Amino acid sequence: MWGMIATWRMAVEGVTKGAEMLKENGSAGDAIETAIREVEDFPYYKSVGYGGLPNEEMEVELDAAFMDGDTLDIGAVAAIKDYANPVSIARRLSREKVNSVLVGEGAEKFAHKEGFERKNMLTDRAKAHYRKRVKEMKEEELKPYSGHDTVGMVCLDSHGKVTAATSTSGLFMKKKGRVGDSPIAGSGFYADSKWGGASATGLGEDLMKGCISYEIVRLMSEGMHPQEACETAVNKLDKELTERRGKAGDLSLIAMNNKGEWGVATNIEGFSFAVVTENQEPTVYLVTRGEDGRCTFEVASQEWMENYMKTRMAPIEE
Ligand code: SD4
Repeated sequence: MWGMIATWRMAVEGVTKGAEMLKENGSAGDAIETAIREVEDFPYYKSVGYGGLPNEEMEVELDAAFMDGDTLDIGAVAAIKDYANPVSIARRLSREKVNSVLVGEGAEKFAHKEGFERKNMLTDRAKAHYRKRVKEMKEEELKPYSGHDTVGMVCLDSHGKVTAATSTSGLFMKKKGRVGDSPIAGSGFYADSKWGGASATGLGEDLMKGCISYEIVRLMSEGMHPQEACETAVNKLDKELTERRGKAGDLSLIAMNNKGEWGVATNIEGFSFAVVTENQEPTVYLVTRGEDGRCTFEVASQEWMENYMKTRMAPIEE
């Protein structure tokens, strides 16, 4: 069995590419890297890679990670600037015994030494979003930190290897140097080929409070189906945060076990995800969360898919 699951609609083209590799007995490492690079390279996705939204100082600082569930190797970069494919740098770092998580200048130095492609990741479109937000913040007292669509994936190959990976520009208007959950093992991602993997999107500061990706893998190791594991972990963290802090930030999780069974859970409206397995064509689903915290999902309609692209590519009214 092989398969892939990923956060948000934007991942489906990447997942489709990754599936082509898995079909040919490709490795979960190569497939997940290829899939995430596809999302990083697409300029209209404004929360990952090229075209990602900048921080408060109008710089695009990116976070990414990679984990190999056979060896438990982890590599990650945080707040890295001017490199085209942070996930590839993270994967390269995962092969280092030490110094495998690098931030800022150190990460850039490593990437340069290893010959990774340098690129100005700040597009004119992202600048326009920035200017618009600055204006809105003055006029309407808008909260700066909205807009977040991290790509997080879990991949299982036909050899039984599970990998997880993430890539994000983090929160729009974040402070320089701010790091979210996405490059933090156990929070933004976790993979163990003995059980499966999980990955997160949402408010990093809150996702980290529950080490939630690790928690989901742990629940799967106790025999839970990925769907039950996701719902259990998300609902528990949502409840704890609400009780202790008055409210919980956005928490959305995806998971796949080493049999290719998958699950998702969220505490928001409007979460979408993409999945493919040996038995299922690449499919985008929309998630609905019931009052009882149970999540149901339906296949996104053609109309929804077209509308999504239209809004992503629409001119920005400044
Ligand atoms: C972060 N979790 O940096 C990321 C943002 C995100 O969907 O997931 N957005 O906090």
